[in-house]
Amino acid sequence: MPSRTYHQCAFCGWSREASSATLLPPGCEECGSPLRVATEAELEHFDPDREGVIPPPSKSPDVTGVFGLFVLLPLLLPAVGIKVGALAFAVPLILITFGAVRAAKAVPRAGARRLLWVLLACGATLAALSSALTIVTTIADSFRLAGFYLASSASVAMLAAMWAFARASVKTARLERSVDAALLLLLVVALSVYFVAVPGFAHGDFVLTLVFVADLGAVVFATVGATMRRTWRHRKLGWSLVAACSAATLGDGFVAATASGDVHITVNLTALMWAIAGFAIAYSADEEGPEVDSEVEPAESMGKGWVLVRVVFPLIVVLAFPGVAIPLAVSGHLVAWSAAYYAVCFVTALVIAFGRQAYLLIDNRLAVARERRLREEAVRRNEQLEALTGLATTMTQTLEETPIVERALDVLRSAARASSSAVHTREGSASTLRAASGDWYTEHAWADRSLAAPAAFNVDVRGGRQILTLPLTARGVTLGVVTLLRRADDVYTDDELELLGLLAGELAVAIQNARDYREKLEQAIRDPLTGLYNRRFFHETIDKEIHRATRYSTPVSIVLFDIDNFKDVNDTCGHIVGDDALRKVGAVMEKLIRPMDSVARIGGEEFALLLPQTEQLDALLIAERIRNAIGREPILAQRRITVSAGVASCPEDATEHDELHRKADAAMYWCKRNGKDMCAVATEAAADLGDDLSTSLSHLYGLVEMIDARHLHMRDHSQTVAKYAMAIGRAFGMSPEGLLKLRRAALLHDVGKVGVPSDILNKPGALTEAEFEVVQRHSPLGGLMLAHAGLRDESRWVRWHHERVDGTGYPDRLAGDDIPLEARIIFVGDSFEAMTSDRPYSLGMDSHSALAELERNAGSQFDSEVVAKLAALVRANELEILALRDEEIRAGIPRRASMAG
Ligand code: GH3
Ligand code: MG
Ligand code: MG
Repeated sequence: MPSRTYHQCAFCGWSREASSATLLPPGCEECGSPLRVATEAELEHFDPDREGVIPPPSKSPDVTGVFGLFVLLPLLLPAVGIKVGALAFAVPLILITFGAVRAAKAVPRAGARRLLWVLLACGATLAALSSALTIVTTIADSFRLAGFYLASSASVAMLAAMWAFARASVKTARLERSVDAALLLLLVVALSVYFVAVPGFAHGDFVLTLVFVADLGAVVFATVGATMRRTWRHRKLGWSLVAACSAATLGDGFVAATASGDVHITVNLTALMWAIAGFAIAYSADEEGPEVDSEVEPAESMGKGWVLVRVVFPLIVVLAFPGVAIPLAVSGHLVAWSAAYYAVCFVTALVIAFGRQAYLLIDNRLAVARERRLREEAVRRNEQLEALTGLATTMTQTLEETPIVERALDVLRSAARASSSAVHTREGSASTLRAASGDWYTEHAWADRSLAAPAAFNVDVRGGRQILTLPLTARGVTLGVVTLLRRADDVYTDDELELLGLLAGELAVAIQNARDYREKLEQAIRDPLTGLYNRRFFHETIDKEIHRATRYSTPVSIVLFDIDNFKDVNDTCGHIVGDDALRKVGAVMEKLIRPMDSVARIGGEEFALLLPQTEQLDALLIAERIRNAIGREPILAQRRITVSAGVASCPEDATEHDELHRKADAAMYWCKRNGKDMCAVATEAAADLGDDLSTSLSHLYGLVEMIDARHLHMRDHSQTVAKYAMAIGRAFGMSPEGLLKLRRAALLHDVGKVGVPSDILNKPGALTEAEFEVVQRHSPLGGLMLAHAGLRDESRWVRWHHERVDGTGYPDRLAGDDIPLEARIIFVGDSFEAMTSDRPYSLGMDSHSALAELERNAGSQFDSEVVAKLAALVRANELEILALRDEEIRAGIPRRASMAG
C-alpha cells in the first residue's frame, strides 16, 4: 500500500491529507504559514520549533507493566514489620514514578511541547523521590528535610513545565478562549489566596505556603494552556494536566493549611492527592501526539458543552463569590478587608463575564455580516462561473462572431456588475455596435464620448456612472471596445479590473479566431483572381438550390458564360492583360446580378450564374443583359470582349445537377457555333442538335452577324430587336416555345439584307425610290431563306415584318389582323431599336421621344396594342438597354456609334 501524503504547516504543525501531492494549498488554515509535503511518518515526528523532522523513537519495550509489580511491593512491607500507615506514600510513589516514565516517553512525540514533558518528567521524578523519602521518614523518622525540599523542587519543576505548556499553546490560540481561563482562574486563585496563601504567610509555614503558591501558579498556566487548545485530543491533554496540578496543589495546600493551624488535615489525603497527580500526568502523557486535523473537536460538542461553558460556568463563577462571602459574614469571619476582597473579585468576575458576552454578541453580529457578504460573493462568483462556463461552451460550440460577442458581453456585464454594456467593433475608422445589454439604450449617451478613444483602457466618471472601456486587442490589433457602465460609488478594485481585462482579452482572441475561421472559409470558396465564388462553391450551391427548387416547386436556372476568342486576347495582348480582362468581366457580372444570385468563375475564362427562383426566359433576359453590358464595357483598349452564354433551368430542362450543367454547356456551345456573342437556352439548342437544320441555322446566324457588322453602326441590332420582341411577346402572354420562335425570327429578321448592297445600307441621307425598292427586297428574301432552312412560321413573320396595319406596308400590303402578331411585334421592336440607336444619317432619339413617335403612328403604321405593350414596358423601366442609352444621352457621353465610327 502506498503511504499517504499530507500537507503540513511548517510553523504550527497543522496538517491535512493531501488530495494531490503536487498541488500545494496556498497556506496553513490555522496560521497561514507555508505548507510542506510530508509522509505519515514525517508528520508524526515533525517539530515546528525546529522546523524539521525528528527521528522516530527507538522501539524500546514498554516497561510500564513493571509498575504493576511495584503496586504489590507495599503489600509486602508488613511482612518485614513496617506499619500499614507508613504505606500511604507508597501509592503516590508508584503512580508518580509511572507518570514520570510516561512523561519521559512522551518527549519524542511532543514536537513543540518537548520542554513540557522534559520538565514534567523531572518534576515527577523529584516527587517520586520525595514520596520515597516520606515513607522512610514515616518508618525511621529520618530524611524529613530532604523529602520536604525534594517535594518543593518538584513543585517548581511542575510550575516551569506548565509555563512551557501555556507558552506553546498560546501560539495557536484564539483570544476569546483566554476569557474562559481568566474566569476559572479568578475563582480558583481568589479562593486559594484567601483560604491558604494569606493565612499561610500570616501565621503558617512560609516555605510550605510558597510551595503552595508555586503549585497554584502551575494550575494557572495549565488552565491557560488547556483552554487555548483547539483540538479535542489536546483539550483532554490540557485538562488532565490541570487535574494533575490541581491535585498536587490540593495535596500541598493541605500541608500548608495544616501548618498554618487553621485546619487539621490528615497527611494521607495529601498522599492521595499526589497519587491522583501522578496518574493524571501518566494519562495526559498518553494524549500527547501530533495534532491531526481529523481530531478537531467534533461538532456535537457545541451542544450541551457550549451552554455549560458559555452560560452555566460564568454564572457559577460570578455567584461563587457572594456564595462564599455570605456564609463567612453570617459566621462573623468577614472582616473589612475580606469583604472588600470579595467585592472586588465579584465585580471583576462580572466585568469579565459581561465583557465576554458583549464580545460574543458583537462577534456574532460581525460573523452574520461576514457570512452575508460571503454568501453574496459566492452567489456572484457562481453567476460569473456559470457565465464563464457558458462562454467557454459557446466558444467551443460555435465559430460565429455574433453569438460569441453576445455571450461574452453577458459574462463581462455580470463580472463587472454593470447596469449596461456594449461591444463595438472597428472596421477601419468606423465603429459598429455589435451587441448591447442592460439599459444600454437609455444610458449610452454617457458612454458615447468615451468611444472616441476606444484603444485605451479607461475609467471615466460621468452622469453618476463609471464608464469603463476595455479595448479588445488580439495579436496587437485593436478589434473593438467593450463599454461597461456602473454606479459611480461602486469603485472598481484592482482585482476586478484585472479579471475584466482578462475576460476582454479572451473575447478578443475568440473574435479573432472567428474572423480567421471565416476568412479561411471564404478563401476556400473564392477564386483568387476575380474574388468571385469558385467552381467548388458553385457546384455545391447548385445541389442545394436544386434540392430547394424541387421541394418548394420553384424554378432555378444556371447560365454558363465563356469569353469569345479569349486565346486571341492572350496571344495578342499577353496573359497579364488577359487576367485583367477576366477581372473586369467578373466585376461587370457581379454588378448586374440580383442579391439572391451568385456568380462564379468556374474555369479559365468561363463564368457561371446561379439564379434561384428564376425561369428559363427570365434567366435568358439576365444573360442577355450581362452579355450586352460586357460587349459595351471598354474592358480592353485594343479590342471588344464578348461572351457567349447558355441557359438551362430546373425543372424545365433537367432536375439533376449534371444534366442541367451539360444542357447549359450545350446551349453555350451552340452559341459558339452560331456566331458567338449571343445567348441561347437549352431547349433551343437541343431542338437543333443533330439536325440538318442546325447547320443551316448556323449559316443564317453567321449571316446576321455579318450583316449587323457590315452595318457599321448596327452591331447589336438583331440581338436588341430579338430582346424587345421577346419582352413584348411575354407581355402578350405567349408560351415559352412561342417566345423562342419569336426570338429566333427577330434575331434573323434582317437576314435578307444579305441581298442589299452595303453602300445602300450605310448611305447617309435619304434613299432614292430605286434604292428603297432594293431595300424592300430584304423581307421577302429573308422569309425565303428561313423557309429553305425549314423554319415555316418564322419565315412568314420575317416576310411580313414591314407590313403596316393600314395595309400600306410591304411586300404583300396585308392589313390589320391578317398580319401575324409576331410580325407586328418584330416591326415595332425593329422600329423602336432603329429610332433609339444612332444611324449614319441620324443620331438616335431618347426612348420617350421614340415612344411618342410610335404612339403617333399607332393604328396606321403600327399595331396599337403592340405599341401600348412596349410603352408600358418602357415606362415601367423594364427594358434596361434603353434606360442605359437614355442615361448616356443625358450624361452627354459620346455614343457607341460615334466611337465605333
Ligand atoms: P472560344 O470563343 O471558342 O471560347 O475561344 P477561346 O479562345 O476562348 O477558346 P478556349 O475556351 O478553348 O480557350 C480558353 C483560353 O483562355 C485558353 C487560355 O489561353 C485562356 N485562359 C484560360 N485561363 C486563363 C487565365 O486564368 N488567365 C488568362 N490570361 N487566360 C486564360
Ligand atoms: Mg473556354
Ligand atoms: Mg472562350
